[in-house]
Amino acid sequence: MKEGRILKALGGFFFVHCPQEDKVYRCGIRGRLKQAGIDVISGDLVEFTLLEDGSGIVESRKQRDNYIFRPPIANVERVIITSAIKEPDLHPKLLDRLLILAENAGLDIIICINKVDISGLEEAKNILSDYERVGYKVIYTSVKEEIGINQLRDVLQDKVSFFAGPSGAGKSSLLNAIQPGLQLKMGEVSCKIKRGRHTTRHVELLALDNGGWVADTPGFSVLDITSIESNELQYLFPEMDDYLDGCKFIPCSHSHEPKCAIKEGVKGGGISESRYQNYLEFLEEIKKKEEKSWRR
Ligand SMILES: Nc1nc2c(ncn2[C@@H]2O[C@H](COP(=O)(O)OP(=O)(O)OP(=O)(O)O)[C@@H](O)[C@H]2O)c(=O)[nH]1
Ligand SMILES: [Mg+2]
Ligand SMILES: [Zn+2]
Repeated sequence: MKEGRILKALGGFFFVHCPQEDKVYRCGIRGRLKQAGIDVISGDLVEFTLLEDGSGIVESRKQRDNYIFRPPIANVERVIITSAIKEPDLHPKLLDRLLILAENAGLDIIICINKVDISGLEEAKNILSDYERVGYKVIYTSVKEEIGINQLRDVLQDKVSFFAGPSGAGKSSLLNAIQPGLQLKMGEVSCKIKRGRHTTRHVELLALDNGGWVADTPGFSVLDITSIESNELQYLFPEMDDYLDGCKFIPCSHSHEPKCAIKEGVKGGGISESRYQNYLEFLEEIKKKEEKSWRR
């Protein structure tokens, strides 16, 4: 039996990389896996056997370390949350959604702000200062002016990572700049609406020369966070950690309660007002969903 990692699923086949041979096998899958409800996606580690014609059959799937729902990918360590400041415009709410989903999945997080040739580097740094203060690592890049590409390549080394972020931010372009020859599909940002077209359509893990594995993923603009529990949300904002012990009421939702250390933190400037407002909005959204499911 051979072992390997699923790089992509396409047309009913799975492309499995075998590390010992550094070779990719096209595999089918045993019907009994499907019958048992075991699905196989990019990033999964599997065992497979070889057929006479040189193709393979996936026999079993190993336990997943983690599993990302959107994009569907398993066993990843690091996410590169990619946005631009302009073309497309930065949406802090979408950024915060991506951040809490990544925190919830226990991923290592890097924020990449691309297209600084359009926004200006200083402007970009100003806008992201709240996030740097929280402790997030932010890499500023421009594919056009070749800024920050080496830094980005370095954080992908020897890790399994994926790019996530809105369409048109430049995820595929960045990967092509990191390793020319990857030949990813790229789209034009439409001049009229300044929005990218959805050009990356499936999730595929790609091998980097520096030992990293990385997945380009399709962009998106809406993200559901209601799989998170309302009382867990506070732990997904790292800047709140130091304050949580100070609230008078336990539990405290940090919304309407008096003597709330989080609200004090916002007043004192230790917690950013806009991140706090997003916390409140997400909390409402999650609570609404929870109430609905209780009523059922
Ligand atoms: N000015 C400028 N344009 C860029 C930069 N990076 C990418 N672009 C352009 O932005 C457009 C969108 O880039 P893509 O790489 O396709 O964006 P994407 O994030 O992969 O988009 P989806 O696949 O739709 O999610 C392309 O026309 C790129 O040439 C940059 O740093 N500066
Ligand atoms: Mg793309
Ligand atoms: Zn509180």
